[in-house]
Amino acid sequence: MLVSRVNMRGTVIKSTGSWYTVLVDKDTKVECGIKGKFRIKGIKTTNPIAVGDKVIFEMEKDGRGVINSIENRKNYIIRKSINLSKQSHIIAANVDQALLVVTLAYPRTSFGFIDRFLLTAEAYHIPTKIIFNKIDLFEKDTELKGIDKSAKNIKMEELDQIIKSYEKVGYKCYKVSATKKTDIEVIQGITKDKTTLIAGHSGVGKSTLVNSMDSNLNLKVGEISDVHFKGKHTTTFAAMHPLAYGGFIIDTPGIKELGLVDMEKYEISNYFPEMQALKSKCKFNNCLHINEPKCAIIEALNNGEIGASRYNSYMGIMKEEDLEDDY
Ligand SMILES: Nc1nc2c(ncn2[C@@H]2O[C@H](COP(=O)(O)OP(=O)(O)OP(=O)(O)O)[C@@H](O)[C@H]2O)c(=O)[nH]1
Ligand SMILES: [Mg+2]
Ligand SMILES: [Zn+2]
Repeated sequence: MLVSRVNMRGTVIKSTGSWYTVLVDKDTKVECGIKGKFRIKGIKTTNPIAVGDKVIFEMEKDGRGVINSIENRKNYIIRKSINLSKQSHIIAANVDQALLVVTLAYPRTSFGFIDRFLLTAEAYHIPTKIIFNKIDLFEKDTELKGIDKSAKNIKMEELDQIIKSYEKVGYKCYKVSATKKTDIEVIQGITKDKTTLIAGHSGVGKSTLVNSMDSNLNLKVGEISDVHFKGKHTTTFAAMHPLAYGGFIIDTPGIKELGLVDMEKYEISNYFPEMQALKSKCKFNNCLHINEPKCAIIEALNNGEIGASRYNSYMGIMKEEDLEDDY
């Protein structure tokens, strides 16, 4: 007997490595395996198919599916491991925007990390907004109340200065408290009818934030270690969740450190929008903005137009041995 096979289409909402959960429509999810090899030219990743991928699959008799092709991606974002393996992992594909969740304490997110994430998102053309979470830990004009000693002196005014500097460069910032539900409606507003990736260190409150945005979702939330004031990697796989008010949210495991995607030294400033805007004014068109004469970026740094912290992050990245020198 001839079994006629029907191709079905859906979106990968969860992947454990060997199995993929594919959302076909609001009420239909199919667990799928894969057939054959999926490789995108030029990139080697540990996961051939990522959350957000649109796939074509066939149903098997046992009710499971077999993915046989993947549609062209609108975009994707890769996380490169910093350990020796230097493995690349596609965090998600086909997203409209990323929200980088940041806490200045409990746990601390460094500017270096923020800027590396922004650089990566720029390189992959993913618009990013920054969410400063846990503002309930601040009191206006007083010290942070958290027990994380490293953050003892951070004040709300300081956070506002930080926000000002990122907004000047073009990154919209928001202050929220996921647990107290402060200004969550603003986050609902910017995520409605969009596919949004949520990223950040472990413990910053990504899953808590998602739960507060849509009370139907009940994602697992973890505690912060009392010793290191860091998260415990509670979310272990990226997963996409439909939002009751429209749109999708992709909650991801905490990123510890972010390796750079393959880039050459001279490219880095292209992904710092404030540098990109000025670099054509440098005397030398191969200027790396380190110590070259008549460098428009160093001039802008000296007159305060470019933030010292951002330039610091830039220099930190430029010193990395992985970057290609030749151009
Ligand atoms: N005070 C305070 N605590 C928060 C807030 N948001 C989250 N938390 C707490 O932070 C801890 C970690 O929250 P999670 O939502 O699990 O953090 P996560 O970013 O998803 O962490 P991973 O899944 O490990 O990457 C929990 O104890 C939350 O209750 C907030 O706005 N204020
Ligand atoms: Mg989580
Ligand atoms: Zn320059």
